[in-house]
Amino acid sequence: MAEEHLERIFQDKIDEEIRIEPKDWMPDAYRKTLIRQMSQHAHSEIVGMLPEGNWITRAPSLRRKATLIAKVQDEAGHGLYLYSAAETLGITREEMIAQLHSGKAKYSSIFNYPTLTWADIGAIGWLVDGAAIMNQVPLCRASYGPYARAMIRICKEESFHQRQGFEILLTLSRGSEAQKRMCQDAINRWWWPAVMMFGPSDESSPHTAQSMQWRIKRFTNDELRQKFIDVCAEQCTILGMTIPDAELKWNPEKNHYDFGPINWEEFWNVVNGHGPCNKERLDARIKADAEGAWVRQAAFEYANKKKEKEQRKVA
Ligand code: BYC
Repeated sequence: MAEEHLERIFQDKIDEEIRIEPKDWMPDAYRKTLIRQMSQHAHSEIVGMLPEGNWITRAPSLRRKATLIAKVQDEAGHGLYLYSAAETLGITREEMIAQLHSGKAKYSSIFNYPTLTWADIGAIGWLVDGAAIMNQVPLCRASYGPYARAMIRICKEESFHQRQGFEILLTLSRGSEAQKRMCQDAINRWWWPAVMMFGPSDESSPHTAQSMQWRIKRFTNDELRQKFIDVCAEQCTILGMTIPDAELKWNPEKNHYDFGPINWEEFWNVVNGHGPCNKERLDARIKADAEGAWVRQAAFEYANKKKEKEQRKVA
C-alpha cells in the first residue's frame, strides 16, 4: 500500500480516537517522537530518584522515612513501565540508557537542582509532582496504547506524591518561625524551575504542533503551565506562604492568573547540561550502571541456565 494511503488511515484512526498499538503501521516520525519523549520521560523518573533519595537517611521521623522510601521506589517503577512501553517501539533498554549516559537523550530540567533542606522534599512533592500530574493526566489519553496505559497507574501514584509533599509543607507552615522560613525558602527556590518543567513557550517549541496533531500531546506547554499556575496560586494561600512572583495576579477578564517573565536563559542552560547538578546526576547514574553490571550479568546467566535445564527436560 502506498505510504500516503497508510498515513491517511493512520491519521483517521487517531482522529477517531482509536489507539495505535505496537504492531500497527505508523509513520517513522511518529515512532521517533514517541521513543524520544517516552525514553526522556523514563530517564526523568530514574534521575528524579536522586534528589529525593538524598534525604532518605535524614527524614525527620520514621513515618516520613517510610513514606519517602515508598515514593522513591514508585519513581523506579514508573521508569521501568516507561522503558518497557518504549521497547514496544523497537528500541532496547540498553540503547536508551546509553543515550542518557552519552548526553544524547535529555531528562527533565527540574532534577538538576539541589535538595538543600527537608522542606525541599515537600516542595518537590507539591510543585514538581503537581506539575508532573498536570502534564501527565492528559498523557493517559495519548494516542499510543502502551504509553497511555502506563500513564494510568503512574498518575495515581503521582497524586499520592503530590499530597505527601503538600502535607510536609503544611506541617512546616504551622510550625516554628524557623520551620516557616524553611518552607518559604524551599518554595522560593523550586517555584520557577517547576514552572519551566512544562518546556519552552509554544512559539519556541519545535515539537508541539506535530505532537498535538498526533494526539500524543493534548494540550500545549503554555496551556498546561497556565493551569498549573492557577491551581498553585490558590493552594499557596492554604499554606499561608507566597509565590515568588511579584506579577502574579488574578485576571478576571482572562479567568486566569497573570504571571511574570520566565528566565528562558536559565532553562536552556540547564537543559543543555549547565545546571547546578547536571554533572553530579549523570555521574551518579553512570556509576550505578557500572556497579550494577554484575547483578545484570548474574541474572542473565541464571535465566540462561534455567532455560537450558527446561529444554533438556523437554528433550
Ligand atoms: N527539561 O518542543 P518541546 C516527573 C526539551 S518526570 C528538559 O516542547 P516536547 C517526576 C524537549 O525534550 C518529568 N528538556 O518538546 C519524576 C525538546 O528537546 P529534544 C518528565 C526539556 O517533547 C520523578 C526541546 O526541549 N515528564 O515529573 O513536545 C519525581 C523542545 O521542547 C524540557 C515528562 O517527560 C524540560 N523541562 O515537549 C517527580 C512528560 N522541556 O527532545 C516527578 C512527558 C522541553 O528535541 N514529556 N524540553 O532534544 C512531555 O510531556 C514533553 O516531552 C515535554 C516537552 C512537555 C516535556
